[in-house]
Amino acid sequence: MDLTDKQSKIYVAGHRGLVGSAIVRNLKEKGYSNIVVRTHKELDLEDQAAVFRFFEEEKPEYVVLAAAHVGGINANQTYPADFIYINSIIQCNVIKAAHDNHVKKLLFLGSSCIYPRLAPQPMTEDALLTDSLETTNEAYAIAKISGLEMCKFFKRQYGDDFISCMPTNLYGPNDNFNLETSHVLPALIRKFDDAKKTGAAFVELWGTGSPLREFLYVDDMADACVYLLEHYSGEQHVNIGTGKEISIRDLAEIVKETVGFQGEIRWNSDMPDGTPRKLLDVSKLNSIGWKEKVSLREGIRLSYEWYLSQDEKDLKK
Ligand code: GFB
Repeated sequence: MDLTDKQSKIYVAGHRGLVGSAIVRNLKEKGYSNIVVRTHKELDLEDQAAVFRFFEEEKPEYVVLAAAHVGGINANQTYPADFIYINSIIQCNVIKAAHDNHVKKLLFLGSSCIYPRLAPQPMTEDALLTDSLETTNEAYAIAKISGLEMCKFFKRQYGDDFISCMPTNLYGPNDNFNLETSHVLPALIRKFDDAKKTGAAFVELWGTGSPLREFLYVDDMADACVYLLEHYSGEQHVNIGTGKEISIRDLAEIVKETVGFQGEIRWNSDMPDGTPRKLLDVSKLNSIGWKEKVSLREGIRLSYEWYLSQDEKDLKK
């Protein structure tokens, strides 16, 4: 059942993360006032009994499943067991609890890495499960594919209004800036900012700089998620992105300029490039009536401003 009543009780799982925090901001901006959250300490989503108890007690009407174990290319490659296990168990627990407690609508968040490594570009929703996955993030992708298929089959078998979306690479406030585990954009912000502050002559980046990626500012993606909760109930997942791509090399130049670093960029090709190209076809999302607002340059500027406003020790955990 589409989300319309501003008093509806909405549980946002993962409200402290990049995505969940943006979804809470967006819901509040749109006037939704009955938002339920739990910190990891208050509710361990890997603990099935605790999740079932929470749903029975709270009885949320709507659920956004933004809690996930996430990371950049290096974290995905180094800890595949954690990525497949934690993501699988969280989504199994939350989806089943939502079903048992008659949640009116649930939104599951996937990721564009679920599509085959060499899928035709831009990737439409139909590219799912048509070929082999990118090896650096295969474990994460398999967990996410199983989550969105689970939503599809709960809808098919029980008529649950459980929908899924596939966001492209996201960035913005509350991102992870740990250089070992982060995605590329927060890593670039931190690396250039550190280098500027220490007066370093160069910054070392990973891979060759040639891969192409698509980036969406997280507040735009949150706006799209709430829009889908309000307007979409189809069985198939929906891509969320801009439909525009940029090479990592060109991205690095924009971040370098935004931060104001004057030195050189060196590429460490011992580190992986990952998938060569990852561009979403967003015609389905556009036809439902949604389009992004924040340009890449503007989003990078906003993210850098946010980064500078934070306490250094919190950012470098
Ligand atoms: O964002 P990222 O870590 O992940 O890396 P993916 C994107 C590209 O940026 C790769 C390059 O080609 C990296 O080699 N890169 C250059 C860097 N310098 C850096 C750096 O300092 N740090 C990082 N992290 N990258 C992820 C998946 O793939 O995409 C996840 O692993 C998820 O599962 C996410 O799906 C959206 O875009 O390659």
